[in-house]
Amino acid sequence: MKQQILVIGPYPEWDMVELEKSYDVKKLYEATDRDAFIDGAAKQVTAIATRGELGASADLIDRLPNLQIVSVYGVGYDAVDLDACRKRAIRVTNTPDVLTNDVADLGVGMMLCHSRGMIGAERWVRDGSWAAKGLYPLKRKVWGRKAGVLGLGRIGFEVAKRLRGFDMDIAYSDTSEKQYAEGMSYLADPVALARHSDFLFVTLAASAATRHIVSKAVIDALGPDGMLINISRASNIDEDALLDALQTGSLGSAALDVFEGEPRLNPRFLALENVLLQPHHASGTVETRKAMGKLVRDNLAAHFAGQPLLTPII
Ligand code: 8YV
Repeated sequence: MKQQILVIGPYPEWDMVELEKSYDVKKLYEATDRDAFIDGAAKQVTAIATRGELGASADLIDRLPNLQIVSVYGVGYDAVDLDACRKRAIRVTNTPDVLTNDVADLGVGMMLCHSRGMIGAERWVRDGSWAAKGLYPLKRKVWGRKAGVLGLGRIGFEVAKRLRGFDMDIAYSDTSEKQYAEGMSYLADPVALARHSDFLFVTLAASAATRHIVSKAVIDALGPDGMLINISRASNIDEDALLDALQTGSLGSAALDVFEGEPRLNPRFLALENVLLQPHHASGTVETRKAMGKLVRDNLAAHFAGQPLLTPII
């Protein structure tokens, strides 16, 4: 008999087809009455397949008495209640490494796009401003300026590697100095890092300990000429302080792929011209999403075959 897995949010069709070959797939996202759906499927469900931003709450985990594993499509597992899983020895896996380069690419791409005003420049051409008004307003250069990387893990390291190509002066902050951080200065204090930086990349894994690590003090230190780029989780930033600073100009600009309460972001963002908004798609390429889907399935298959998990969290 096939194992029953609860899928929290949809995957691309190619992944759904593969999952349905091996499992009895229960699609929570199609349920009109979520509670009734969960209660109906609860006893048979042995696995959850979820996405980074959707996770699995303690309430959901507690309602599935035979749950054995939560397989996350994403590197971030902050939305999975690990304590609830630990209590019942439920395994948790994620999809690290396969998405690192795409996430770094988008972060650096956002820096370039926003600093050079490419979205507005495109509008300038399309709406006839170029012909009517002439030259597009001048923007700020990227190469040779100062960058800070907050969290020099896999993604932060790949961001820094790319920034070297722009001859930037790169510093980083982390819980400890990293041996592999060749040619970068270590500034333990995020405020000092922000003070150093024209562009500050937030690339650390989110947890209770990192909540609002980008505080008002960090934002103020980045200053009216600085740009904040977030490709991690919204919870790493004090979003109200960020919005205030963007509005008053005490922070120059921001480029964001993640938001509190996404996909319904704070409407204040929409009224701001100095922020570049992206729909949480840093890992969103066909190639990477295919690799992530395969890793989700490979972890599930390993678990049910009694084999070691490929990328376990717990
Ligand atoms: C999402 C992510 O999982 O890797 C992460 O932590 O948040 C993303 O890759 C992806 O957007 C799919 O929902």
